[in-house]
Amino acid sequence: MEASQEPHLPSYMKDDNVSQETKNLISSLPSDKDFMGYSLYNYKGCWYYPNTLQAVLDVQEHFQPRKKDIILASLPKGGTTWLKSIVFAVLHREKYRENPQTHPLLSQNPHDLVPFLEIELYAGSQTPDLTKFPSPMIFSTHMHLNTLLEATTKSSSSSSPCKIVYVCRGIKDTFVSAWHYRNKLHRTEMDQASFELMFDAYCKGVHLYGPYWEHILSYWKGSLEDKEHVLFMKYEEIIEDPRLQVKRLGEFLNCPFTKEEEESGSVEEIVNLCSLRNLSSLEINKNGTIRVGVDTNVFFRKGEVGDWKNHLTPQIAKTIDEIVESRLRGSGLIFQ
Ligand code: PAP
Repeated sequence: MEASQEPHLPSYMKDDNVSQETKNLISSLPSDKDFMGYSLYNYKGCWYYPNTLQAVLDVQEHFQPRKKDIILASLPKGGTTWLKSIVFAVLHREKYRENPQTHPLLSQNPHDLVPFLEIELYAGSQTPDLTKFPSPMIFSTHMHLNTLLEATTKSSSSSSPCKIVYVCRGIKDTFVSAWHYRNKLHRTEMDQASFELMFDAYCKGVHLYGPYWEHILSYWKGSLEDKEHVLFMKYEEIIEDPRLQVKRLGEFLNCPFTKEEEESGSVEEIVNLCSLRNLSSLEINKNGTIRVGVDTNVFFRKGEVGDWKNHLTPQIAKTIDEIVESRLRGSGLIFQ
């Protein structure tokens, strides 16, 4: 089925919102198909569906963050929803301290509180009105760091005018999470042959925003070069010690937790508020739909480290581990 005719497909996976100029560009780019046969195009080393590429180009041309804005970055299924909720809760903790029952995370999905640049704001408009958002605003993206910096530094002399937080997750759990997400999006249980095709695509790096290793390396290198502006986080480290990572975020965002806050349990409150158990139990996240038209419940599943073991044989796991290891070799980043 053509992407434009698939009823449940989000707009960013389609090809019906592309200017003539972008069509011309696309015709000159390397192309491939995703595991379902939808066309992907490689622009500056990264794979996009046509509508996503159009929005990325528009972000690059028109987006101008304010210095205090914060950008959250990730690969799809890398921990985006969790990071959005934690950063929102850390940044706005003072506002809702007195009346925690009014906290926006209790009534809105994290994706509606922290809008995607290319999947939401620039998906329907080349020049969305961003002045309506209070500063500091938190935005999110799945773009590579290099692509993002082309947008954020175009009229600035500094290397990065605002803070960027990146979260990533081991490729096997990212892949398994993406597999379940695609099943939910298409409202069908896809067969083993599709599973294997999608796995092969991950091994080749041919998936939306892939290759995986190029994406994480761009942020890893960026975080080493500019510690003040780029923070590199791992989903597994947040699972292991969420308190520590919440405090780390507070430091990075220039709003460290005070001793009094720590003693009064402010860090634990954020950890609990943003936990998978809490967020997924809320009515909004059970039966809601986010502004871009995706059901809220598709963003919450198991949230476990190592769920890949229920889907991949040790032999298959070894194959993808070796690919990632060889691609990351020499970078100092160890990620499996
Ligand atoms: P996105 O990039 O499409 O927004 P993203 O949030 O990165 O998706 O990934 C969803 C994964 O994060 C799911 O993992 P799973 O499939 O392995 O279960 C989801 O369960 C997990 N997740 C979502 N919210 C949380 C949370 N609050 N805490 C821990 N994990 C979470």
